[in-house]
Amino acid sequence: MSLESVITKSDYYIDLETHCGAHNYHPLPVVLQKGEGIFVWDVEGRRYFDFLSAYSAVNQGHCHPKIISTLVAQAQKLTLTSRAFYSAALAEFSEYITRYFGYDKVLPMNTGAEGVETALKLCRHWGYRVKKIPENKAKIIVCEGNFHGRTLGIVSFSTDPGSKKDFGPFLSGFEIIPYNDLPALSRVLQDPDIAGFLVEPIQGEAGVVLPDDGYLAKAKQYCEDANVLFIADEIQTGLCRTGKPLACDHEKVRPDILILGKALSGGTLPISAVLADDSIMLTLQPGEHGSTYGGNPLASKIAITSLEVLQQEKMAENAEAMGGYFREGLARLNSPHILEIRGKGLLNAIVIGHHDPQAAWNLCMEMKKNGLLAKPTHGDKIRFAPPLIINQEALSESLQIIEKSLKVLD
Ligand code: IF1
Repeated sequence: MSLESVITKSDYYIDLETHCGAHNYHPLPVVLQKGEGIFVWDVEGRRYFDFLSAYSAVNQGHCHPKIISTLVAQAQKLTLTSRAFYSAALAEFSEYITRYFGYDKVLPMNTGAEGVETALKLCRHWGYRVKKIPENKAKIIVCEGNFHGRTLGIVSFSTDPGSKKDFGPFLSGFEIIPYNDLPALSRVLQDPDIAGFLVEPIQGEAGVVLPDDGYLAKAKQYCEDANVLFIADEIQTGLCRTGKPLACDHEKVRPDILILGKALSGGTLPISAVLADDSIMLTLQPGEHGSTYGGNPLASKIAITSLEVLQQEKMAENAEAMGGYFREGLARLNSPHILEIRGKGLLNAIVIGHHDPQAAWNLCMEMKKNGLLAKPTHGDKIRFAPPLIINQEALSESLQIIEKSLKVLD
């Protein structure tokens, strides 16, 4: 009797990962083995619309052919030199990305969390060496409901108990204010020891929470008036996800420090980047910060192609247009179970209203059965974030799957 006839391939892999892997996630019970464009396939060969895009790391679509061919070509030439030496690829990437976003300099890292940690260290350096804040007194403002990564430094200022319980003691030097609250920001900016304000233009993990129109622009102005750095975490909202190259572009805000990650590699490997002008970036001296893989030749080449295809294939424009179509389509479902529809571009979420606390999960399980993958966030919200290459026909089919699946909550 073959193994398959006893348990399915999916069960086999789920059991394997459960037995041998840490239980730091609770994945949807689907085992993927192939991805192409807006689709992924499981080990049984079933196809799904991917409406998570690996949390916005696959904006360009799974295994984008141009990104993959850059990866393969560079992988056969030179993958890693360390920063002990220069590399032609890093020089090219540095020039390309600083011109692309209009900054003097870039500091390349790997994961988003490393990018955030780098920005925090850079901000503190600027606080002491330029703003002349007394040593060890620098403070950085963050928002309630923030998500900036999982390092001890970053969870130190999380307001999500699940992210920080039993991880103490924590890093000090952070002031937490409510998100989208300008009076609160104005008050805390009175403190002369404030060096920076770290903010997500849209709070992703909190369930795609949008601030009021004008919030980012006013916050930036308040920071300028107080000689405080405006630090935008665009790891999830950047790279065309919200219908503009950066979410800050919707309000014509130019962050003092810009943090990118995720789709900077098109979902191939971890690449993050911190961009700033010389007055900030040159406060870092040689030997004060670094990373083994940061700015490696393979990542550098991949990042150039990942940025190129965003522009060449007009993914921001498509995200803008398709996002509007998707939200209108959700509204037209007139579902009693959808309390709210919110988002910008192709970063969207619905809030589920239902007596069953498992409703969002059950809906995701039903959508999986019907060929669409999405994941609940914070219990009653479901994020919908397909690759930015999705077209109207695919969205229309996806909306039909969502409509059909909602019946499970009746
Ligand atoms: C998980 C979601 C969570 C981020 C922003 C920095 C990072 C992230 C705005 C850190 C990472 C990922 C991490 C992943 C799930 C996902 C996520 F918001 F996207 F849904 F957790 F909140 N800034 N977000 O969104 O980047 O170090 O992961 O490369 O940790 O479960 P990273």
